[in-house]
Amino acid sequence: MQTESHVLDKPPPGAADDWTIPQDWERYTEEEHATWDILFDRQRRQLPGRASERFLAGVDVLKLSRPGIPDFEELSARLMDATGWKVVAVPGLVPDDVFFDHLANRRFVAGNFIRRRDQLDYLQEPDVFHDVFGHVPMLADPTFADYMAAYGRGGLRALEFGALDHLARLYWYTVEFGLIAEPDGMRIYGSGIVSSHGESVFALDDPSPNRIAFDLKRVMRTNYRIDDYQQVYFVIPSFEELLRVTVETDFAPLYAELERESDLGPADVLPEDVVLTAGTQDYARQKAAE
Ligand code: HBI
Ligand code: FE
Repeated sequence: MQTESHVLDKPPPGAADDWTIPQDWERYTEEEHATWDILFDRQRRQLPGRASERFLAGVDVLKLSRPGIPDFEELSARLMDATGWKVVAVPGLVPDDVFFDHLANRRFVAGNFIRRRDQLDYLQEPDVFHDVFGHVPMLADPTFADYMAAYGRGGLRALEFGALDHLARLYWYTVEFGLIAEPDGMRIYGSGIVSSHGESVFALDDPSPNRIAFDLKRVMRTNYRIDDYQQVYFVIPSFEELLRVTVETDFAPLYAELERESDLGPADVLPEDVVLTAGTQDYARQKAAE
């Protein structure tokens, strides 16, 4: 994906062949644990009524024996009981094939560092707050846990087809920035949204972005931006439907079709789209004018 420039091509010194490193939980400072607690309390207060009920149920898995940054050993034991997943530490972004191999084997790779105090609201590389608070609650959900493992297997196949750019968009618009239609209204579940104090409000309440019903091929045609709030969010009807469509679809012919079709920009709308809220794009326009 677009962040490839940050990725080394072999494990750095101290990392194993699969790129994992010890979390070194004992080495976190008081200040680092306190940063986690600030971020955690802020989101815990903001998310009820905004995050999917399935995410909120999963947050309990993070309630460990002590506050601060979770110890991956203890966290993995709890997650293993729930869905057979574990959390392993990595030094930062890892190559795509390594990432997918971990997912396919139910290992979620998490950065072990935490953002600085002057970066509470924005950072480019995934830190332990994004990776653990953002991703782990959904991994405690059996259906979503299966979806992530299926995505890992699909990723390994996409690499063989040279179709990774298309498949990466599925990850982006579901795992990272997905919305879901629940009985009580639209909710957020994407890790990039739930771990962001600003975007967890923007994604649901702001008039600027489009919110469009999820369609697998449509999503895989759509470019995304990594440096600001999204201009479009795709809304799934349920996690069961997301899992079903990904395991039942034969991606090979779909990749061949996508190869022949032009990509769409994040703000494009097609006649066949089911538009749930038509965005003004005011936010993006204002940003572009700055
Ligand atoms: N590495 N640590 C880490 N975290 C990711 O989310 C990640 C990665 N490497 C590659 C990658 N993501 C992409 O291939 C996917 O987002 C598609
Ligand atoms: Fe992420």
